Amino acid sequence: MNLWLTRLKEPVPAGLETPAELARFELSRAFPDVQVELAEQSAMGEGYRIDPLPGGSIRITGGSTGVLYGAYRLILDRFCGETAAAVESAPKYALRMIDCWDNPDGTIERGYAGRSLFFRDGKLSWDPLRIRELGRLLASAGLNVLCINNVNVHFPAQLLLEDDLPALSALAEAFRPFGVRLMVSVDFSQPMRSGIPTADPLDPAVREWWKQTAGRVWAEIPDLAGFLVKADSEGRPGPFTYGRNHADGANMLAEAVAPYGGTVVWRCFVYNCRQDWRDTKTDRPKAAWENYAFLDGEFAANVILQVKHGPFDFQVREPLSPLLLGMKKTKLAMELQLAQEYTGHQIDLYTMIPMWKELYEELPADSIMSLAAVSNLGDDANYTGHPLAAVNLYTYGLLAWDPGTDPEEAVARWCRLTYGFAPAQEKALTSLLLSSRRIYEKYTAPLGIGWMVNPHDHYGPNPSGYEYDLWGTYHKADRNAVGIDRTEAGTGYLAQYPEEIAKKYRDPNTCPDLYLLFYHRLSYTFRMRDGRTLIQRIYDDHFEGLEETRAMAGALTGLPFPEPDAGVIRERMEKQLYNAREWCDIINTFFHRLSGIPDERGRTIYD
Ligand code: GCW
Repeated sequence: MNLWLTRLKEPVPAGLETPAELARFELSRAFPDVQVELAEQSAMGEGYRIDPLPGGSIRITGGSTGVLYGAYRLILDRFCGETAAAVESAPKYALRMIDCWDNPDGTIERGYAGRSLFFRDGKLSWDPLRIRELGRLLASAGLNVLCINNVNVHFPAQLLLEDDLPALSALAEAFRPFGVRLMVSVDFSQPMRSGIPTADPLDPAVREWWKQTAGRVWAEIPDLAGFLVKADSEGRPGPFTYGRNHADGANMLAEAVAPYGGTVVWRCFVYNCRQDWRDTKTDRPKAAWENYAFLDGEFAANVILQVKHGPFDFQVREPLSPLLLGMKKTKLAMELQLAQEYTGHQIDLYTMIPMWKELYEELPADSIMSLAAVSNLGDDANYTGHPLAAVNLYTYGLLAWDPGTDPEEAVARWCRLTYGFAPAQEKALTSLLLSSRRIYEKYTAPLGIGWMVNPHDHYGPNPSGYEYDLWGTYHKADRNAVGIDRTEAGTGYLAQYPEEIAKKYRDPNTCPDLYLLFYHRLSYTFRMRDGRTLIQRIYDDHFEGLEETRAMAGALTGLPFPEPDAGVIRERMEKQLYNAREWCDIINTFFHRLSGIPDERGRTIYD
């Protein structure tokens, strides 16, 4: 299963040791008749230049991994029917990360594509062929860092830095020819496994333990990219236990890994996950800012703060996290989620690049220096469960290489490479994929409110499922109104933004519709700019979302997908149709029962 590389028929053989050797192999198989010369220039790093030469041969100039990226660019361009002009390219971000949430027992937290490709029965364990195939997929999408284990580091994942280090080193070696470096999620309290009574980041014994450990780890894996850390979040250990802040914690690890060129990627997903629903003072979206903004400028040079793109947690619609705008003296990575946790479990279609582009529109140039995305991969034959979910992995790679990537071109390129349909069919598939996010948004939670989902599993509707729970995710719908006022007059969340952004959202009469209920508490009779009442808009969106899903199902059935994709797509589309109907009817019924306001258009709402 070669996904978008279907036209590279031959598997990558074992024994290729460098990106240049791999590039030669790929080029010789893709174009047996074309002379391609590789010119390595180490100063070019991951960048490359492709020059057509007189007589029909081609030269690729690049750094040691640059020549490989250049080779894939040439191969994929030609497969797309594009030829010949000289091109030069280099990635915008040095770290283009995929974060796997794989556990040693082989399960994947929020995984929807089978089991782990790296772990089984408590140990690292992999199929070398599939690792080479995955390496090829990642490299051809320009991705270069793979964190293989869950940020929730459950035992025995700690052994990756202990007894399992030789196996980790062998896995790192397997990925090396693809220019992919491994990263490991670490347990902040791990020194305590060695009998140290504390994990206090300022304790000398703890600091020494991490230094020794880093020394051992990098001696085995000299190009390990670094450590990824989830601390003081959802029950994970962290510096708060010892009265220290997150700069103390991150800098301590940073000092340990610095001699080896390692990076500490420190997540900012920190909030009170034991909130009393009666407490109206705490507003969860404010948490990341409150925990980190005051530390701006305090982090070591090799620390990157990894910030989820929105202030909640990967909902279908959230504003850009204010932390990504307000920490100008700190290195930041934006964290996206390819795994479709809240976005349809790789059953429902949900192409993400339109959403990522919206985030980029609010993100000032150069405010982040890295992108990370939670993996949607697993050991299913097609790697992403739903064959069309692979578009998210591929287009994420394009965006991480070049944030200026055009969503439509990126999706069309993926379609062309994957299926090679006739132009009209390719156009149909491209536009269907591009519309899928908005359709999903319409039939699920209304106008930015989020969280009307089944608790824990996060698939399917449950409008009050999180309402009286501990997670800080409330909509407070009553018979008159819904939403939370997050302006300065309410919880004050909006004050975390620079004024030029805040002013776009402050007034419900000018706030963009799709963010309305994220920022405001409004009565059902509130008149929206298009003249509809809020409640009518909720009904309309839900009915439209369902109708559009039906239309999408019809359009998909008309496309000539090859087997086995065709069967999987059909079967998942059936499930999506069921899901869309459940969402539409349950959400509409929920609001109708509460408000007692009928649908102006008299459609069926179940009472
Ligand atoms: O919302 C939560 C997810 C958890 C995940 C967490 C995180 C890895 O439901 O499964 O844990 O986000 O991002 O740390």
